[in-house]
Amino acid sequence: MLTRSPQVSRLISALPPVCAIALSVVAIAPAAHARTAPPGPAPLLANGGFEAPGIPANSFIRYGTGSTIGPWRVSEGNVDLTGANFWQSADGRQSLDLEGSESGTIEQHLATRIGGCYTVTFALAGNPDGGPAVKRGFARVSQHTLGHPTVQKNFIFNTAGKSRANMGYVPQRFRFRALASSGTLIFASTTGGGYGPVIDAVNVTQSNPIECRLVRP
Ligand SMILES: [Ca+2]
Repeated sequence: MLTRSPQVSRLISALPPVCAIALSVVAIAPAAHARTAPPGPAPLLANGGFEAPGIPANSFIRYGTGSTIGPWRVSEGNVDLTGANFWQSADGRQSLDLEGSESGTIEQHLATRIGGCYTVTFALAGNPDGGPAVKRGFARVSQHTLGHPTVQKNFIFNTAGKSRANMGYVPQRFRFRALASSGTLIFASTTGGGYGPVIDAVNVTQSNPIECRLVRP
């Protein structure tokens, strides 16, 4: 059991009541400030680099409809999560092929601030192990409000000349203005054939509202 030294005990008992009140105010102040502070740099999206769960090196694990990859859920078809050294990743050690044995779709819930402008970025490549050489798919934000307004970015990647050691990731970006307090970020392959678009380094950040001026919901 912890025991106070006689010196500490004497100090506490010597504190006048006004000191105790002042200490209480100091303790409350940071919490009150936190409630009114603008949104901090906390990430809006989790596991955007597909680093969890850890996949054995030089291999991949297939995730089917209804399964989860951390906060991502496979909502259609299946996808392959590749471990370290299976092929080049854009960040960390792992990345995601949006085709498993068939075209897959993954999604993650997004908390947004109504009226806020958001930028979605990700790295795009393609599975070089099989055709078609041209991989197709889309990223989409579907907002949770009347009519479910969506913003969609179709993407295309040509794997000609690419290899596992030289994936050729290309940065991708689109923006949306939040019309609801939440939405769903979706990535889907429309390629077919089991060798799909590969994505990594997905991120969502809040942007200056002026960036969304020309973006329709
Ligand atoms: Ca990664």
